[in-house]
Parts: sequence; structure tokens; C-alpha cells
Amino acid sequence: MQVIKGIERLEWEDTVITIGNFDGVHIGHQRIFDYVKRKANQINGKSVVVTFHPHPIKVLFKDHPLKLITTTEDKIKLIEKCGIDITVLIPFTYEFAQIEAEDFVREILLQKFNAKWVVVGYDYRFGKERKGDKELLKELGMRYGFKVSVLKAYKKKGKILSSTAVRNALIEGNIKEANLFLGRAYHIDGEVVKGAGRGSSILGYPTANLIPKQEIVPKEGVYAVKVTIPHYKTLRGVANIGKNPTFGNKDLSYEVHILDFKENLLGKTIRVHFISRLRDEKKFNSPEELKLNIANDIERAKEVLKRDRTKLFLDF
Ligand code: RBF
Ligand code: MG
Repeated sequence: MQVIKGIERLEWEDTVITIGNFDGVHIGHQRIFDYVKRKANQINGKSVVVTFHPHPIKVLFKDHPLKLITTTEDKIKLIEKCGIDITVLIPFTYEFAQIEAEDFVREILLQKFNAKWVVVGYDYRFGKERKGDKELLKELGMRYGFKVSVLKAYKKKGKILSSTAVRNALIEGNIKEANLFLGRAYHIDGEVVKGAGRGSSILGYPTANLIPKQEIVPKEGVYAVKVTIPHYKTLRGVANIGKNPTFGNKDLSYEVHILDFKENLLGKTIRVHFISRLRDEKKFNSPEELKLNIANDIERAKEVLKRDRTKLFLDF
């Protein structure tokens, strides 16, 4: 896949284009990309995804609490996995946001990217003050001679798929649902940093403590996970996101105990794939009691992971 940063490129073949933020690259997005690929094949053109960095909301509303599901780096790799020919990453600035919807279509999609077909989700809006919508696109399509497809909402388990639905599932700790919507396991990547050291000394369950790169982290609690160590392999694990109340901590920590693994990972970046939520984090009366519970977590995680077939995203 070609990745073009910015809007300059000299030669464009005929293209079928979709525009959006595509945070999470969930199965609704994947379905749009499949459609774009089919149409591109039909017209012998290229499939193109136009997306933005940073996320427009972060530029236009500086204090907005929006937390993203995927990093831009992962988003591009996930789009590539869908088989798209070209991703255009437009640097989103305040100036860019001033472009009227109609000008965006004419000057960028048509004149620059040679769009013959534009595909959007049913609720997509674009251009200055979000004035561009599916009706305007259809009108412009008639005027300038390009095709427009508006894809219907995609439902799973009676819920409309959206990035917001994925975010909410993660924040509620509903990993099963988030994974169902994503079509893969939600993951976080993080560099392994020094923790309190209690894991190995007091509990006998050493943990790798992470600083997550992703903005969204699932709700506090204990999870059955799979852990990918780059250039090595993917192993089973149990993760804890929380404040370790048994030890009276205050700071949130993200840690994972990896099964069948003894090496030191300090300074390495690892990927944790969330498979299932096992329980809330609790304040136990003693480290011994916590230790017994972790042993139980591990047994349950082994059971869950044995049966699990959730797809993993392994491209680093
Ligand atoms: N700490 C708690 O205070 N309460 C818990 O319920 C708890 N559950 C955990 C479950 C697992 C699977 C793991 C790996 C850790 C858990 N911890 C919990 C965190 C533990 O206190 C921490 O790993 C050590 O204090 C070392 O930082
Ligand atoms: Mg640790």
C-alpha cells in the first residue's frame, strides 16, 4: 500500500475514494473498504482511503476529552491489511478545516485525486462546519459526473457499529463486545518500565509494567490476554490494570504477568491483546490472599485462552 502524507502527488489514475477518520478500523470500516476495493476493480482504478492526522476533533476542540482507539501508525497498518491501494494522510490543521465542503470535493477529491467514485458511511460529514453530507455529495456527483455510494449503518448484536460504540465497550470493560466490533482483539503497545518489584519479590508473579501508547485502555480490572514479544513469539498472560489497592498505591499501573516466560523485558516494547475480562481489581487483606487469587486468575485465563479464536493484529 502506498501512503501519501499530504495532498500533493502528480499522477493519479482513476480512483474510488472513501473519506473518514476510521478510528479503530472496526468491521464497519472494513466493510466500507471492501466495497471500495470492489468498485475500484470494476472501474480498473485504485482504491483510496483518505484520512486525517491529527484527528479533527483534537485540532478544532483542544480540550475535547476524545480518546482514540488506534494510533495513526496502527491505523495505517490496519488499512493496509484490508488490501487498500493508497492511503492519503492529510495533516489536519485549522486552515484545512476552513475549506468548504464543495471546494474539498472539487479541488481535492476530483482535481487532485481523480475520484470517479466516492464512498461514505451514512452519517459522514465533512468540510467547513461539517456542512458536507451525503446529499451534497450526491448533488456534486451529478454536477461533476462522479458516482456516490452511501453505505448503510452496520449492525452487530442489534447495535450500530461506530468508533464510539467500540470506545464505550472498552471503557466499560466489555472486551468481548469491543473485539466483536473490531474483528480482532483490542491491543495496547507499551514500553516495559521498572515497576515496584513486588510482583517477583512478594507475590511470585513478576509483571512487565507498561506505558501504553494507545489513548484508550480498557476499564480497570484483571484480564486474560495474549502478549506478543517482537521477534520472539506470542504467549499467554494475565494483565492487571489498576492501582494495586492491596498495597495502598495511588497511581494507575498497567502490568502483565506472562506465562512460561522468565526473561527481562525492560526497555522492550510489547503488545498486549485483550481477550476476556476476568474480574475487578480488589483490595485483599494480605499479599498471600492476592497471590491465591492470581493463581486462580491464571487457571481461568488458561481455560479462556484455550478456547479462544479471536484474531490478533501482529504487525508491529
Ligand atoms: N493488586 C491488587 O491490589 N488487587 C488485585 O485484585 C490484583 N489483581 C492482580 C491480578 C493479576 C493477574 C496480576 C498480574 C496482578 C494483580 N494485582 C492486584 C497487582 C499486584 O498488586 C501487582 O502485580 C504487584 O503489586 C506488583 O506491582
Ligand atoms: Mg511489575
